[in-house]
Amino acid sequence: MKLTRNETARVLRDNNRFLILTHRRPDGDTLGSAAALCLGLRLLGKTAWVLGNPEVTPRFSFLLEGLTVDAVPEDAFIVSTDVASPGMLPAQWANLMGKIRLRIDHHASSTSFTQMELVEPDSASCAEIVWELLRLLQCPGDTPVFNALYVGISTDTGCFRFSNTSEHTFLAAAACVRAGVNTYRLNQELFETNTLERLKIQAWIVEHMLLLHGGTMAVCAIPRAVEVSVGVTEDDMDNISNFPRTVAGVKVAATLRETQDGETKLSVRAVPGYDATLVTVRFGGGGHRGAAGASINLPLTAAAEAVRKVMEEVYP
Ligand SMILES: [Mn+2]
Repeated sequence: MKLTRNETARVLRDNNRFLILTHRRPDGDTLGSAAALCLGLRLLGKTAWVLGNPEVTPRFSFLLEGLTVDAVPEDAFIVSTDVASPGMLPAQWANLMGKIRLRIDHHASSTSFTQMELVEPDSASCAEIVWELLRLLQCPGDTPVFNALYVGISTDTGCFRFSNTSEHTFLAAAACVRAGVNTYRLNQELFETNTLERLKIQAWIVEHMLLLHGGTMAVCAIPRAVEVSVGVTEDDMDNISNFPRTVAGVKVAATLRETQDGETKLSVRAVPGYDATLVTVRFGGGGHRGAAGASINLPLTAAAEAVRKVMEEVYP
């Protein structure tokens, strides 16, 4: 059942014990949204936890300090933040399917899988929706709440550079500044600092990406062996798929990586006027027009070839 913001706020007001779920390969938005919602609900006198996500990386682990539980508390009202489909939940949470009461999300290509949902595809980040809900709940908010919101807002907009960035995004960010968030420090940490390993993998990408269609499209397939030899962590690879898109002239960039279990992970980035989901839906994935993803059950080279074909077909 689709809810309005007001109805969602009422549902949150009417319940007292919450458990919040985040998506696999958790990013700043799913974690920032979950942390802000959890902290906000606690400020309102409610009991709230975030279910410990086994894939949280050191880069974002500070967000969940003191907020996580490892098992589902009894009678918890389960909410997910930034989760577009059942496939986006960590595999070990499959038993929670059907028990999720409310989904708060901003993915346009999302599938309904919870009892209630608030989905706002025009919102650049899920964190902006959480901000609005906390306002409707008249939650006072404090610096930790707004720190978490700022991480979600800034990471999903590439620090306010992506085309999804709206007036609303800046209003939410302004509220963060007003609440005492040190945006300079967070921006330095999140966007102005690279490990040497990340720079080395970028150098590898520059040398090995395939430019198609007169240089308007890029396909980059990164073998796991290369990641291992460079020594990158998942944090180093965060949003790496945006990098080939930064080459002048490239409108759509596809980045493929091998997972440990032999699957291939596809991430597509597109500039306005091009829809990244045109590629990912062909492989059972989804996402946003500017940023989308899918898992492909093929070895890396075959997957890259399949992606190249689809790109040449859907972007004539
Ligand atoms: Mn998001």
